Amino acid sequence: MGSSWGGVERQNLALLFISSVALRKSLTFHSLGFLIYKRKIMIPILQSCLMIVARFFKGVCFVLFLSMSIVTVQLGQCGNQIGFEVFDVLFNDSHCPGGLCSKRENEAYQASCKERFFSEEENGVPVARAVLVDMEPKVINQTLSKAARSGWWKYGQHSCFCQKQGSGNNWAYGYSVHGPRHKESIMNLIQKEVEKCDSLSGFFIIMSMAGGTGSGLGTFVTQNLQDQYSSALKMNQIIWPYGTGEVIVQNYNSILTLSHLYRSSDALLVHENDAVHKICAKLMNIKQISFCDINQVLAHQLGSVFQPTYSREGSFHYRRNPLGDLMENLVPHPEFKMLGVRNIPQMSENSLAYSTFTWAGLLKHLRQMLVSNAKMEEGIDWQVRPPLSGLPPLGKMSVNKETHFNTSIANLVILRGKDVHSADVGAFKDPALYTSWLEPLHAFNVWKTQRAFRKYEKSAALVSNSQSLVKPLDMIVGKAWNMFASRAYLHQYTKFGIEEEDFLDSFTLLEQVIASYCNL
Ligand SMILES: Nc1nc2c(ncn2[C@@H]2O[C@H](COP(=O)(O)OP(=O)(O)OP(=O)(O)O)[C@@H](O)[C@H]2O)c(=O)[nH]1
Ligand SMILES: [Mg+2]
Repeated sequence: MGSSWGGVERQNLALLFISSVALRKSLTFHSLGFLIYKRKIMIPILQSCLMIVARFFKGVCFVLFLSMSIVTVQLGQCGNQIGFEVFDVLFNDSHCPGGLCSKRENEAYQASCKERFFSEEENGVPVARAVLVDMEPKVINQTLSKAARSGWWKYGQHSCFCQKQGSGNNWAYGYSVHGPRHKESIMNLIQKEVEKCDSLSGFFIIMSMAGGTGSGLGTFVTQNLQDQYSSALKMNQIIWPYGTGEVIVQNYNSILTLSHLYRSSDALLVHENDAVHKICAKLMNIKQISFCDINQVLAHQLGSVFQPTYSREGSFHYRRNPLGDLMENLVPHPEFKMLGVRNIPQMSENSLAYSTFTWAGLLKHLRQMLVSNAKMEEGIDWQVRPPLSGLPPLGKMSVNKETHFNTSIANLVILRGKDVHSADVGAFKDPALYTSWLEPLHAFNVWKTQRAFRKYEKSAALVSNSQSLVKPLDMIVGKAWNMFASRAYLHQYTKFGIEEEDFLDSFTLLEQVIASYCNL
């Protein structure tokens, strides 16, 4: 920001100098007629003054409206692979030709995206505001070279930290061994990235819950960010493991991650691998689904949330504080910080070319996806209806159980594309959708921008803080408890300083979270 301000001031000074010269000249020619004086001297002076004022305000607007930045921390295999796809989507979307809006709007959108997620290097290639951390080099090397191959953006030369050996899917090893051992180096890298931001919105930390590095070290790093940058926001993107067929101790790793993050993070944005896998199979028509496919769907969803939107209807300024605005809208109470994302439409490029959508249709489906807790458009249960409003909380709870109605604490709908101003989101303001202790006025928000997202003429994202994660959380806690009750694999944790009491604390905290969400 310093240099931009400096630039504005320098230009202003030059203009002041020119106008003062013009003024002096005007005095020497005072014998000339009033007409000449007015037209030839006064007008340039007035113009110069106006320009100074305009530039001054432009400088102020620049400072007031330019987006704050997010530093992304990618941890472990999963965090790094997803991080790459997210930056790729953000960059490609903001450079997507057209975007169904004016050139000026497009440029402002691009500038806002850049300020949020990229810093500029001397040779003009944007550099992701990211720190890459893994305890083994393979994935980081692949991630760096993929970004370099894209040629459009890259990671910073000195933004990676890796070692030779991973954490072997052991949360305790990542948290208690790698964490303290490498704390200084990792926090230094993050600090350097923070120093490149004119204004910091916060941290976006991407990690899986099931491995050892992303989950254990990721938790350790988040706690340290909380200590060191207590006023900056922290949002963790966590990947929920497949229900079956993965790491044997994944439920232990998951409960340790979730319970610790519940104390140190401001919001947990959750994506379930099973759910995204289904989207790849059913909506994207992919036959052999790879992590790359899954990560692209995930990155699309994240991009549609994080790309700039106007600060309010009719405004031409983009939201300044991306994480702050999300938290303000979605996390009204620290007891409830689990967020999920839904998108519509989501389909392969081929199908997209032959499809047309109306806002009314998209929003009707999105609302039913929310209330029936469907992660995708296909297979929505249209039988699920909100309980009658006005029912006392207990009555509401029993109805919810019967109908599997998904009660929300807060919802944010983000709409992008053609005729967005005509989209009516009234159906999301129904009090029956929300817990009784929050008015829909506070529980629901909509952000709109007519700039289309990627190749989608219209697209809607819904970020919600709702009961939708109760069931998977309950399953993970239940499975971990069964293993814990028979003391299975505990020695792998106790030998690195994570004791039975730590597990018990985690169980207690998560049971409380489940109960709180159930009682909405
Ligand atoms: N969506 C998605 N999930 C992944 C990806 N890579 C791994 N996972 C999931 O992450 C979990 C395993 O964690 P990893 O990220 O591989 O582990 P790590 O953080 O590298 O930790 P260690 O290898 O133990 O040092 C499993 O649940 C995988 O399904 C990925 O690229 N995308
Ligand atoms: Mg690994």
